[in-house]
Amino acid sequence: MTKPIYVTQPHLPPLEEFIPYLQQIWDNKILTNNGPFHRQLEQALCEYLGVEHLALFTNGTIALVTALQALRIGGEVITTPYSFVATAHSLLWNNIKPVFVDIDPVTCNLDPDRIEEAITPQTTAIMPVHCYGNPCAVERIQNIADTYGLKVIYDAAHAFGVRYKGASLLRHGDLSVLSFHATKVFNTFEGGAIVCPDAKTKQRIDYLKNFGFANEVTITAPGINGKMSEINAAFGLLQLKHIDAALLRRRQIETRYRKELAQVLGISMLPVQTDTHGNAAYFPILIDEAYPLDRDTLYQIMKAAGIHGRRYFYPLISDMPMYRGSESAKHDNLKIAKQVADRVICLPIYPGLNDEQIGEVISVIFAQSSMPDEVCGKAHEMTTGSRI
Ligand code: T4K
Repeated sequence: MTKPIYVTQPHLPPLEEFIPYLQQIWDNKILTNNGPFHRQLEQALCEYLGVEHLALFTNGTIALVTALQALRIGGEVITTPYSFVATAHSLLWNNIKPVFVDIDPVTCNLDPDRIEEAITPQTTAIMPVHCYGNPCAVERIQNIADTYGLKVIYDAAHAFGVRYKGASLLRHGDLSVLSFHATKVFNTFEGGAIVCPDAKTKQRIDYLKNFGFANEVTITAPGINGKMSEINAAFGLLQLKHIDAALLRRRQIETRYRKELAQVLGISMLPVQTDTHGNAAYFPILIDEAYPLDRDTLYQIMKAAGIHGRRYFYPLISDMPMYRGSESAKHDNLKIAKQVADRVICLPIYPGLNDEQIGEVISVIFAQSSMPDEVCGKAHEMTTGSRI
């Protein structure tokens, strides 16, 4: 092993391709506030993703906070404990009480069978997460929302480019929120967006992300500064030129992991979802009892070997100090989420990961397994081309 292998590494286009964009910014001196690159990127992303309207943001978290404001959500919101902290934090920033509901073990997303029992007179919305880019049960969730008069805001931070039943997954719900953070499939260094179905909502969101300004003298709401800068937007336009190749490479890596790790006793993977064209944003594995080591021991051994997988998402959000006091945060209510959080490791997956590095990741997992030596040796041959 030459250098550490991280769970992800941002995809960066050749530096020289970015210089002409910088030159334009230097020439026209528009740095932010809905500049030309900002407008172009909104348009280009709508076309690429197949959505009607999209408002760029400085990051995904501010986009989540603003999405809740845009729909005037208050009271209680049903959400998942199995996500990155920003999902629930966006609720607290709006003075909303998160109500945690358990996840489905097959998708790691909100279990639609558990949502209705969590609805109270105070519930105003559901905020599910398309975890790892796997689609939530979008039809069932919409059905529940329609029945109870609730809004649906998807945290789609992982779902860039995911297609479900032949169309963008981002077309579901009232709003979907993307993250363009450095660690995401599509990055603008920092960045994010709200996808919305109609021009009026997009306008309201645009006001909210610019302090509430509708024009020079009309301030419509106590908005925030959530604007994406021209540098980030320009970088996004360049990134879009390379995104298909990046997604292709991710899917190749996923295919190899799936094929080779299927042989390891005690390692399970989330099933490929039907009707979905995924983005291979993450590659989670679950460490079961049949594997000789528990999750944390394997995690540490991998780390010692220079392979920095991540326990996304451990600990559960509901176990964090600002959430654990609530009734819905109790482990009895979140049994599946707890089990998954205690067993998961996300393996390295990113376009720059080369075949040899993938082989190293697989070899470490094989080497610790209870597979007979000859099987481990064969696996190592498959992955690295040499014997242990
Ligand atoms: N909702 C969901 C479901 C999310 O997953 C996220 C973000 C959000 C909302 C909020 O969106 P943003 O406001 O972030 O746009 C990372 C990211 O910081 C976070 O964006 C992401 N989710 C979360 C899942 O992962 P950490 O604490 O694991 O990041 P960090 O810095 O440890 O990075 C992981 C690895 O990536 C590093 O070991 C090395 C590599 N890396 C990272 C950065 C930042 C690089 O190679 N270069 C880099 O610049 O949270």
